Amino acid sequence: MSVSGQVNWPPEAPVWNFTWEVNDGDSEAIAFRNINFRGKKVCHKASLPMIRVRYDSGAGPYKDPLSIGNMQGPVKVYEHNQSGYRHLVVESYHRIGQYHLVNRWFFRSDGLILPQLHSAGLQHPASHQHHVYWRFDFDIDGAANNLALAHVATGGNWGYGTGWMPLPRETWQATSAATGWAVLNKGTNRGYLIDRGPHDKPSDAFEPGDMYATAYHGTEDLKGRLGTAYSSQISSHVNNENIDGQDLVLWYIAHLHHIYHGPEFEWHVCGPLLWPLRY
Ligand SMILES: [Cu+2]
Repeated sequence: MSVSGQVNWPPEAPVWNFTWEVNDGDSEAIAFRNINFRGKKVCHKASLPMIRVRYDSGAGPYKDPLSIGNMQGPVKVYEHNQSGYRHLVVESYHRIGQYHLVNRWFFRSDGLILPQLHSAGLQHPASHQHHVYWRFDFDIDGAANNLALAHVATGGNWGYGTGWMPLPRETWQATSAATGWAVLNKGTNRGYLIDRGPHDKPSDAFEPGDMYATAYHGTEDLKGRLGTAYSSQISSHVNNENIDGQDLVLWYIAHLHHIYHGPEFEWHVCGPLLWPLRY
């Protein structure tokens, strides 16, 4: 069984417009489609197609699929008010072994998007790292003429503000290479900034990437089928294609360290902050 819904929020004066779906047979949690903010296109699709977990000792690694098969209860869509802002929240709750996983997306009234994975429970009594992969198929003001940029600590000016370096070809970056990213439409200058989440730790040998930028190909949207416990395999989509002024996909990876202190039940959260630019 697949489930889906349509969002126009807030109802009295909508700023967010998109559809969501959880499809039988896929394992990308909720797939958001045709996300528009203030009537302007942001993403063709946004989803969470991969989680990989590495234990320091004793077990794994694992690839944990978020599917309709392990979803508990319905997708929840509700309003949440915090710090003077209204948010629309769309979330799914999953159980895999001993894990409790909440896939929660906040759409704030000012355009901020917070995709978060909350996890609790221990599969094995050992410290481990969750690597959480969000796939953003950006279409800023449409599929054409998009550009990815990295914010580099070394400075430099390429015409997009100090430190903002265009990424003209498919690439990936580790924590040491960039402090954040952006995707812009080169014609309108609208875009979205992608900031690391406050709890997202540096990349490591198990997943060296924090970000992959690839050209859009429909055949590369594998809806949770890409990667294994041992490799995300996103690098197989990185082969130096031109992405300057193209339709592109940006992956963001959070590295969540779960330190074992004993058999406690404790929630951990990770995920990036997506800020609107000139909407
Ligand atoms: Cu954990």
